[in-house]
Amino acid sequence: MPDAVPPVLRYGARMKPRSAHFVSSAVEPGASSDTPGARPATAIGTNGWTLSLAALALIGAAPPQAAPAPQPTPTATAPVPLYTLQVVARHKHDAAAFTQGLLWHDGALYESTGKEGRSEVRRVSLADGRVLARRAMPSAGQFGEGLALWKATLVSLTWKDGIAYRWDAKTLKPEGTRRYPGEGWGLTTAGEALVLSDGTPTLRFLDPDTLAEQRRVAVTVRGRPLDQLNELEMVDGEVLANVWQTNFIVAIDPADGHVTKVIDASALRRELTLADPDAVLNGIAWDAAGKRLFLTGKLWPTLFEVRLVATP
Ligand SMILES: [Ca+2]
Repeated sequence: MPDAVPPVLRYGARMKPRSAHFVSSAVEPGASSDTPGARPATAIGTNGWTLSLAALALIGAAPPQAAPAPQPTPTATAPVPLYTLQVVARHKHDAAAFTQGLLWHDGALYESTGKEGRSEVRRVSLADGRVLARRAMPSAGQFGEGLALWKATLVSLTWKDGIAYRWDAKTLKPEGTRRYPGEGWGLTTAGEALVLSDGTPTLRFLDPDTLAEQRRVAVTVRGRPLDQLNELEMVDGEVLANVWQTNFIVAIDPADGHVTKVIDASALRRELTLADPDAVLNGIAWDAAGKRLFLTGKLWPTLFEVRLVATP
C-alpha cells in the first residue's frame, strides 16, 4: 500500500482485512493526497473512504501509533455511533451550482458557490429552488468557498486567496473584506465565533468581525486525525462537517474535536444519477427554529430535508 494513503485509511485497513482490499484498490499507485494545499481529484476513491470511515467508527480501536498529539480521552476513543438518513422532503436545487456553503436564515437558503468565474453568494427559495438574489465574487479569478452568518452579515471564503468577503444579508451588498491565513474550505457560526475548515484535521475558531484566530481543535475519529473536512454547520451544539469526496458527514464536539457521530448519506448520492466526479455531497443547512436539516451537493439537482436515523 502506498505511503501516501491518509492516516484514517491506514488505520481502517489495519482493523479489517476487507478494508485493506478496498483501500488498496481505491488508491492509485504513487498518488499523493498528503501534499499540503492539494485537493487531489482522483487519489482517493469514494469506496475506500466510505468503507474505512465506517469501519473506523464502528470497529475496535487501531493499534497504538507513535503520535505527537496529547493522549485522547476515553470519550474521544470510544466507538462512534453510525447514522443513516430518512428523507423528509425533496426540493429543487440549481444543478449548475457548485455548492460550497449553505445556511438557513430568515425564511430562505443562503448559498455560496465555487469555480473561477462562477463563484457567487445567493439567496435561494426553498419552495422551488429559484435564485432570489445573487452577487458574483468581486474578482472573477476567485474560487468561492464556505459561507456563514454573523448578525446581519454574511461572510464567505475564498479557497486560496486568503480573502473573506462580507455581504449584507438582506441586500447581498458587499461590506468589505477580511484576511485569514491558509486555505478556506468550510465556515459556520458557533456562538461567538466563526469556525473554519481548511482541508486539514484542524478547525479554527475565529473572531467573527476580525477573523483573528481565537483557538483551534484537531478533529479525531477514535483518537485518529480526520482531514478533508469541508462544508460545516453548527447543529444543536455540534459541528457537522462533510468529509470531502465521500458520502459521509461527521458530527464534531467543538470543545475537543472528537467525532461523536458518523452519518452515512450515501443513499442521497445513489438516488441522483450523476456522472460528474465533482458532484459530491457538500452543503449542510440547519433551520434551528423549525428543526429542519437540509443537505445537498455540488451540481446536485435536489436539496434534501433529512432526519438522522440511528443504526442498530
Ligand atoms: Ca453550512
